[in-house]
Amino acid sequence: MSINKKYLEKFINSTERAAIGAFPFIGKGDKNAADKGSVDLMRSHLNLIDMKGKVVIGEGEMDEAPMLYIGEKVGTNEGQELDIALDPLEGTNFVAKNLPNSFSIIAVSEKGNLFSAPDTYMEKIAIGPNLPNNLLDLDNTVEKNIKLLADAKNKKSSDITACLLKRDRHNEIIKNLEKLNVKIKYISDGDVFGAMSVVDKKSNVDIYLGIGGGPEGVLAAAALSCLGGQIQTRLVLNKEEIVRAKKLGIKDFTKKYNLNDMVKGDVIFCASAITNGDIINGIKDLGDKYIVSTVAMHKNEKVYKKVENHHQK
Ligand code: VTB
Repeated sequence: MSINKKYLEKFINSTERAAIGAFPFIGKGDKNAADKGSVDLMRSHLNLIDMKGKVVIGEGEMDEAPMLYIGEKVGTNEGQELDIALDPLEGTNFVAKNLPNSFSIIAVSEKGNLFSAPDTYMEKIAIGPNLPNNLLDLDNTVEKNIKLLADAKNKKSSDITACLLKRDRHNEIIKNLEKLNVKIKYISDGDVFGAMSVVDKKSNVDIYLGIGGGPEGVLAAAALSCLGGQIQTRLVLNKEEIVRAKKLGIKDFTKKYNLNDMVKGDVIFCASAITNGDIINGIKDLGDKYIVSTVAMHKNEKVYKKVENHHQK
């Protein structure tokens, strides 16, 4: 089975509207207001779509998020049964501080095909296409993974570029990467696009690694499943988070998730830029209308496109 192709344009519209919702808050220093702007518009536009949609990755669990919480039904309740992972504003800091690479993101599968990850930390390791299956493993040392990757790519370790979030929790990984003379590309936030950069030839990233958000890991996996990359993840849970994870049906708290454990079957993925991105432009305000750019993919339809749409104010 596949997701009906008519849905792609509708989800593009939802992420573009969500992006517009955050636009007035660019550079205003208020990340919560920006997030709310995106959430409100994404939700109202998702609810116009003829589908039986269910949010499996959202703004949080029901008791903590009033809108687009995990389990919320979206759509008109007519049409295909779809599971939806969303991040109406990925990179709230970027919008608040007027920095590049903030996006509104949606990933869609048929019912039951997306991992409903709790909003906790997650270890991640991602690489691009045309490499042996399951080449790397989170339980390998950094040194072993880099050597395996360098050999598979016919490169020296010193020619490998690794991307990771600049965080103190990564100091040990960074020490090991430096020992191997690996080139490091730091990002300050936004690890959906960090992980996706392994498939973007222009960014020259060979491997994404480190600990970021769990929901962001599933969104990245959805994009990589359309683009042919690999990702392995594992939740990082404290005691209280284990209770939350149980509520989402997770039984094995130390499980390593490969791409196919997180995302199965057909996928639609849309990301609309708010501030300028490395791969697409941010929103342009032309006075009476906005121009919004989106990266859109539909796996089974083999669609990968960058589109620019005009939205009247
Ligand atoms: C992570 C990352 C996100 O926020 O969740 C990060 O996955 C928060 O990490 O892409 P810290 O707690 O270390 O700040 C993002 O960068 C942006 O939402």
